[in-house]
Amino acid sequence: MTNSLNDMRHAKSLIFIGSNAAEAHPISMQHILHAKEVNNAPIIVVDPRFTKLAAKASDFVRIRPGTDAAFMLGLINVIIQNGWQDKEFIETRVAGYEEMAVVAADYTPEAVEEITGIPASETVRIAKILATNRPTSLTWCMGGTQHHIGSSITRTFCILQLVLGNMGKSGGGTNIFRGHDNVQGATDMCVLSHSLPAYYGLSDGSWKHWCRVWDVDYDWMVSRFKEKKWMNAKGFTLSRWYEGVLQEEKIEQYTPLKAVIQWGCGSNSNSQYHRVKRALDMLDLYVIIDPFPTMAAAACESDNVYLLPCSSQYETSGSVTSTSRQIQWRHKIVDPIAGCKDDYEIMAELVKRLGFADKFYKNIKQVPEDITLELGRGSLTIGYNGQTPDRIKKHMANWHTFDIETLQAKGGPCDGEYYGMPWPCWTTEHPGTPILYDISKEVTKGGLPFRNRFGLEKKYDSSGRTENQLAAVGVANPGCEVQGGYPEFKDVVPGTNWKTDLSQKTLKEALRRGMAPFGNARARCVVWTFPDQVPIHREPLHTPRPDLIEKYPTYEDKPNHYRVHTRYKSEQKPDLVKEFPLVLTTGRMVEHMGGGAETRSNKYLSELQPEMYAEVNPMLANNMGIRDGEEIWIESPEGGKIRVKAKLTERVDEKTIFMPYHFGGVLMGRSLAGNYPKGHEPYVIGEAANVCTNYGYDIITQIQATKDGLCKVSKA
Ligand SMILES: Nc1nc2c(c(=O)[nH]1)N[C@H]1C(S)=C(S)[C@@H](COP(=O)(O)OP(=O)(O)OC[C@H]3O[C@@H](n4cnc5c(=O)[nH]c(N)nc54)[C@H](O)[C@@H]3O)O[C@H]1N2
Ligand SMILES: Nc1nc2c(c(=O)[nH]1)N[C@H]1C(S)=C(S)[C@@H](COP(=O)(O)OP(=O)(O)OC[C@H]3O[C@@H](n4cnc5c(=O)[nH]c(N)nc54)[C@H](O)[C@@H]3O)O[C@H]1N2
Ligand SMILES: [Mo]
Repeated sequence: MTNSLNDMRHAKSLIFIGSNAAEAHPISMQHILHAKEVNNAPIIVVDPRFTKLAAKASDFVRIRPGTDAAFMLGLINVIIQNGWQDKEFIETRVAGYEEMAVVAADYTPEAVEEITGIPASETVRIAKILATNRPTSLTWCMGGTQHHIGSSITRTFCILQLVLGNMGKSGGGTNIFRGHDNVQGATDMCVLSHSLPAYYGLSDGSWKHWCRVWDVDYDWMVSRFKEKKWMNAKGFTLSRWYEGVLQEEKIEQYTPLKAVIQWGCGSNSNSQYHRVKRALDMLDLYVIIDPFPTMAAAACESDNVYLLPCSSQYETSGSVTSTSRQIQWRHKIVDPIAGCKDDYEIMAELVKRLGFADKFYKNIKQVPEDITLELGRGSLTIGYNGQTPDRIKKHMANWHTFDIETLQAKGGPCDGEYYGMPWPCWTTEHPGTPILYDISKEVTKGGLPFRNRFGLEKKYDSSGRTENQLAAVGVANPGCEVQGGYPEFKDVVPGTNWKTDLSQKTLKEALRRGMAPFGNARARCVVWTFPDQVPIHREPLHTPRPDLIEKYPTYEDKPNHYRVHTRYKSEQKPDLVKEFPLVLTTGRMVEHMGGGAETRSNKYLSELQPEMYAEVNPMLANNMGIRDGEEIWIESPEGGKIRVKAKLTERVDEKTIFMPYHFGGVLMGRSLAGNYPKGHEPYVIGEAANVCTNYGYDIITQIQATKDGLCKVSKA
């Protein structure tokens, strides 16, 4: 989130795209409804379904799954055609605008209607609402990302906000509501296969930086790998690890995967789950570290699985980062019950047996305080260094002194600081940065320009034209020594830059001069390292509109995409829709969480939502002779087949099926209830939607395309 949940109270309009906050983020609704009631802010909801959030909206726009980029480019085009863009913001703080505008010009309201199903007049009407009610707060969630062009779709959201001049402003911004309570923290620590913590990437320089932070020998770290080249090679992703076991796709690794640990992962959250199940049975060793037996505990049927019951968040403490980049201290409420170990203890035992506890815990004597201190010392890129455990705890103890709208403390021991010191918080004196890219405040008081990251100049090869990547003259935070753009800080301590200077002299020098350590640049509409430099629409791999494939084709197949050959063009089969005529999309309900291991083990939540179902439009159901509550089969093109109840509702249109993905414990018509450890079966079980979600992965991130597949339905 560039802004915060609280700051959304200042929005003059709000647009939610692929977000059902009323169910997935109910606490946020107090701020959203505040903007609606107090500012009279229109709320626009763009979703294939009429959701509980849509019920609170002023404008609901029904969209065909997977076509959000087309709609956004259409809005951008209408805004430009009418001269509603923020010309000053674009001229001074945006790069690549001209190139982007040429692409957007193809997305006329009529073209958008053809692709998305949204009437042309609606695109014009929504563009006008956004243009006349600034700033707009834009929120996207999983409806915008879980597509093979998810990374392009999310870029169109950012570009819309740049064109409207809504970035770096209270009430504006791109506000992506995160998933689990500490998922922002997990992302910041880059618990991912292609990056070291704090977005340092995978390179020798990054490894050396972190080895310095951890105080371990770089050569020792190199020796841990089979060969040096694997150190900087992206690993498997969570969405496709099982391909490393099955070996049915071409794998770029010297050995198949033989052992897997899933540490706080539901497993039935993976698409192609019937294939995951086969991989589970082929593993030599599969370890589940979880307070509850997940679906995998029951799906694993080859006696290779170890369950390590661990404690829950209420039984440990430590720092967590919220969706608004705020760091909080989670205090322990009770000791672990029933002899469970907590995650820290399990990690310590594992590291001890692997034989490198001395190195792993070199800087860590007191758990968890020293962990927070160590990760802060290294995470200079995102300014995690100012939030010490002491400061975090002080904020928690004095939370009542902070203003609910601005997050700033008025008086008291935290006077002037922002609650949770939203990152970047550059030093132990810095108050935190409540709104990213806000140049109305001094950097030392929480202001920030756009980061300079991609050189000072972009050269356009064909025309010989160049474009300056730095912010224009006169555009800088108050008190800044340079009145305009400037590059990132380096060589204050020779041979280092602001990201690698552990003495933090570089950071402090920048702040002393009123400047941001990472420079003052423009935000880009063009990313020259991506397959689509300017984001465009591409039809879903499995599309209900094969007539659009020629004009909006997918990518070429991508070998070695996170070690797995990934099909795009060879998978976009125009005839598929004849046999699988319905669009399948999935998501959440308020009562259950993720794969549901926790919530289906909760008596009260299980009573509220006891059964797996699929939302079916009454028109479709009546034409097929399906009654409300009757059992149906849903089948995917890859041979996934599940038996669920039909929930007849106008929430979806007659071309779309929606399923929640929280159920598990039943596999393709077969109950696995007897496979759970005795006495630990969840209260309710059901088919996993992910047996039917289709093949398809984002070209950059490899996120699963679980929101735009095809399926067929029949009476059971
Ligand atoms: N109760 C509850 N809360 C949760 C969770 C939970 O499991 N249960 N999970 C947490 C996690 S991990 C996350 S990531 C968040 C996710 O939060 P959300 O992303 O808000 O939740 P979803 O229901 O997955 O998807 C949101 C909406 O996207 C719509 N959608 C589907 N396809 C498309 C499309 O192509 N375009 C558009 N515009 N919309 C589309 C769906 O109909 C759905 O209403 O929720 C978090 N909060
Ligand atoms: N079809 C479809 N599939 C999806 C999605 C979708 O929208 N549609 N959404 C995707 C998204 S956004 C996400 S985030 C994933 C979520 O997928 P998962 O992360 O697999 O889902 P959860 O069930 O939230 O898994 C969390 C597990 O952690 C355990 N746990 C809770 N507290 C602790 C703890 O303190 N320590 C440990 N060790 N374990 C703990 C819980 O019991 C649970 O089993 O699903 C993805 N899959
Ligand atoms: Mo998520």
